[in-house]
Amino acid sequence: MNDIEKLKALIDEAKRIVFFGGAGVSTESGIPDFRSETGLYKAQQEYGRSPETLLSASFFSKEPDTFFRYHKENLIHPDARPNAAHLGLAAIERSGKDVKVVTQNIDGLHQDAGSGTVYELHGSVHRNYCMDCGTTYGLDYFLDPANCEKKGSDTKWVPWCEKCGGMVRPDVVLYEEGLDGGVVTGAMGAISSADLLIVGGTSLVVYPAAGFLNYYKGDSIVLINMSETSVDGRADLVIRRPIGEVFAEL
Ligand code: CNA
Repeated sequence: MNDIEKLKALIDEAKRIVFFGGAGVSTESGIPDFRSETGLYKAQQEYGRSPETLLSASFFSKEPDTFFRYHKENLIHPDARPNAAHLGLAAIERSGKDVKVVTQNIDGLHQDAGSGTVYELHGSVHRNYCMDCGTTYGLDYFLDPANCEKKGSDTKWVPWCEKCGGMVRPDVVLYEEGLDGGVVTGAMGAISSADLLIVGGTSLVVYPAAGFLNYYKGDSIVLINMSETSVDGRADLVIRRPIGEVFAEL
């Protein structure tokens, strides 16, 4: 049996599947990850700081204009479409399998592909809210330069609330911030009751997200990642190929 046949057999046998993924799931949709050769870590010359600094809560409050510029220029890809990995997972679910997705991604592509249960550990760029009055805004409002003009402010990239003039921030979890309690509970419940865990497109170095895998009690782990991870040794099947290609073949 080749790797794809083995993966197919594990999926056929499983009753409750959890897919745990990260930025590598969306690279084939044209969204750069952090740690690959073409990832955002290598493209920091202009900003001169690491993504962890630029996306931290302390940097956000100290230099909001640079934070919003970085966020808008690097993390938002309105034209990106689900690739074969997102679509494949949704298709397995449509075939009648119980498939839940736990993702570190903030791009919304699993939902676009049709996955029904998606735990977004780090939030979503598609949701934005006023930090003063709580009014929620979509991506169009957030990106419209007209909403970044405010009398008396010299910032260029910060979107302001049309109701109260407060700052509109993305509903994403910044470094130094905690994860949403409801999402954490849901993700942990799904992982701890799964009988097949497929991990893909993640370096597994960002915590607490990577620690969620410790809640898995099932038998089989499949790892689909271009580079080595700390979980490779625990996996029954390790596939070191682009995840979109793998799901396309599946
Ligand atoms: P990461 O640390 O950048 O790791 C990505 C991993 O995916 C690496 O190990 C790569 O080798 C691997 N990889 C890249 N492309 C592929 C591919 N086509 N097939 C298989 N493997 C591939 O990203 P993590 O998700 O582990 O780190 C967590 C951060 C990145 C989270 O906080 C995310 O919010 C953040 N992030 C998200 C996005 C997004 O939403 N699409 C984009 C960039 C960063």
